[in-house]
Amino acid sequence: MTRYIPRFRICSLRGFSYFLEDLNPVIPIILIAILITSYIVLDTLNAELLLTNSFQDINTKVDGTFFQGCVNTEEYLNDPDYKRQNATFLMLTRNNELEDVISTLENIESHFNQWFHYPYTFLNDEPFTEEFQNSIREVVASDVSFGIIDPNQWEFSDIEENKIEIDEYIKSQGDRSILYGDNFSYHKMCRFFSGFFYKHELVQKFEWYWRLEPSVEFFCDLTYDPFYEMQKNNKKYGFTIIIPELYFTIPNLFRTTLTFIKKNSIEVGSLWKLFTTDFNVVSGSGELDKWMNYPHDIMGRITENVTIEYLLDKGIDKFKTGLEFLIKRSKGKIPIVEDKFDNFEYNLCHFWSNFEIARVDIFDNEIYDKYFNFLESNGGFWKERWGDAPVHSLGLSLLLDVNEVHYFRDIGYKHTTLQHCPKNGKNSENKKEFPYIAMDTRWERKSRKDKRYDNSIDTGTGCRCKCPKMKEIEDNLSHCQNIWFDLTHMEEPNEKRKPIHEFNDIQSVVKEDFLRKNPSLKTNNLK
Ligand SMILES: Nc1nc2c(ncn2[C@@H]2O[C@H](COP(=O)(O)OP(=O)(O)OP(=O)(O)O)[C@@H](O)[C@H]2O)c(=O)[nH]1
Ligand SMILES: *[C@@H]1O[C@H](CO)[C@@H](O)[C@H](O)[C@H]1NC(C)=O
Ligand SMILES: *[C@@H]1O[C@H](CO)[C@@H](O)[C@H](O)[C@H]1NC(C)=O
Ligand SMILES: *[C@@H]1O[C@H](CO)[C@@H](O)[C@H](O)[C@H]1NC(C)=O
Ligand SMILES: *[C@@H]1O[C@H](CO)[C@@H](O)[C@H](O)[C@H]1NC(C)=O
Ligand SMILES: [Mg+2]
Repeated sequence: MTRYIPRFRICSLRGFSYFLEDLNPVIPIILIAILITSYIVLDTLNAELLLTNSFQDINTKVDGTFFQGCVNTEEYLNDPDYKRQNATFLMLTRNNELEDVISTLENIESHFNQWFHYPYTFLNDEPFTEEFQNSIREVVASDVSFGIIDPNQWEFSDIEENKIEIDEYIKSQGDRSILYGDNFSYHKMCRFFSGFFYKHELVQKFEWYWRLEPSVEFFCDLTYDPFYEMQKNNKKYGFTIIIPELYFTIPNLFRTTLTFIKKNSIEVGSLWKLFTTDFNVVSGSGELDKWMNYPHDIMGRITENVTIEYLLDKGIDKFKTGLEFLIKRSKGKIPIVEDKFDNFEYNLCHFWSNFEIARVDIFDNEIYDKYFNFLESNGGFWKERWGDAPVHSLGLSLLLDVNEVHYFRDIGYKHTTLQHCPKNGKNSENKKEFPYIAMDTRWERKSRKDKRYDNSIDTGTGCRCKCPKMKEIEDNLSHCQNIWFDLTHMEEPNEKRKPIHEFNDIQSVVKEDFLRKNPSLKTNNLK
């Protein structure tokens, strides 16, 4: 697979300098001067435009932002085709996080919900206090519900007999400095979000949810209804950030997932491709397959194979190179790729699940439920610290295809240390046709500073974004993001993966080449 846009690279300077040596000494100086000036000029003209992900138009027919820049929300809401969806915001939180919860609510109300009035659902393992509930009702205009979590879905109590073992395991994860490894409530939270949130009666009342956390920030206005657009475009899961997981929190998650797939003969969705590396690079290579994990292994290994086969056929006295290969092979070890199972490896990528806009039924169904129960029965929520994010991502990849997932590139979002913030679309500055209109006096933007937004660019997607100065995640830590870009730029992302080469094809090319170099072996061809 090639990258979706060829990257701009300064080519080998060494070859260039040899070329310069042969020239009149003045010419190279002039050339170098031109090079340096053009480099400086390019740089100041924002060479980033050419180089970075975040400046590019990445929309394809597989997935793309629903709107580039702002939408006239009043018209949007009055469109007779528009239909408000059966959806809620969802937040798990504790009474003592009230201040941070309010900060999230103010943020989402002013950037989105003042125009759409979607209800809020709050869950807690303890009852919410009166003070908490009243303070929330003061901030938001829409309906609010507060729910308690069934202790069976929070505590590890159904495995009471393992209590000592659980304590031991969790303590040991702390001793090994696994992030949040010895934090009991963190393990419970991850387990709850992995398998139980969608079963809560308050969540069951809805078809869609948007997950929020205390203290998150949104940087742009969302002037259309994401639930409606997802419904309309047949999208089932939406994300803003995709990053790799810390390996030591999930050493056995992928092995367990593969066991589940085999036991239940699951046909995975094409989303599986986003999260796995496929080591099946040559088809029909038999035993040799184990020696070839990457495309760059293929030629060397097949040459070795052909040479040794000739040696075995012709005898040692006639053919010294073959002997050398054979000795080399006999000293070599099958290259082990750690965590390669059945020719697949989990690439650790996952959607960062503290933000999700999704259908409830992508979790609330037989396959995902069974998957969660299988994970639970393997004890990974306490033996290891499986996060709900990798569990959601792998679980959904059993069910969903790439085109059923939406990247909300236009939603600027920050949670703790990571953020995504888009470039503004062309109509996002303070243009008259798309002014910011507060529906509630609380969210008015009065000062000049409040009314000033980032500059917009042609390929921008955001509406009235104000991005903090911090490296954009699309341009940093972007390995997982790039796989997403590659997949959404494929003609047929849902097609099954195929090995890139056929063993026999390569073998015959290698043989031909081999015989050209060793004409003495040409008589009676190898069978
Ligand atoms: N009621 C309740 N909510 C919790 C508990 N632990 C975590 N949560 C909530 O679960 C969500 C995720 O917890 P966080 O501690 O923020 O976990 P995180 O976002 O993965 O980690 P950070 O990077 O530290 O923010 C937040 O909305 C918390 O308020 C708990 O013990 N009880
Ligand atoms: C334990 O995890 C909770 C979230 O479940 C978090 O709020 C708390 O800060 C963590 N405690 C420590 C000591 O890391
Ligand atoms: C919303 O969806 C839930 C779950 O599918 C359903 O039970 C409920 O009746 C729906 N509510 C409305 C108003 O359509
Ligand atoms: C060469 O590859 C073929 C096909 O996998 C295999 O049958 C044969 O044993 C291999 N020979 C050697 C010497 O590896
Ligand atoms: C890129 O991401 C890494 C890892 O989060 C971070 O440490 C680093 O500061 C980031 N770089 C910039 C320029 O922000
Ligand atoms: Mg958090």
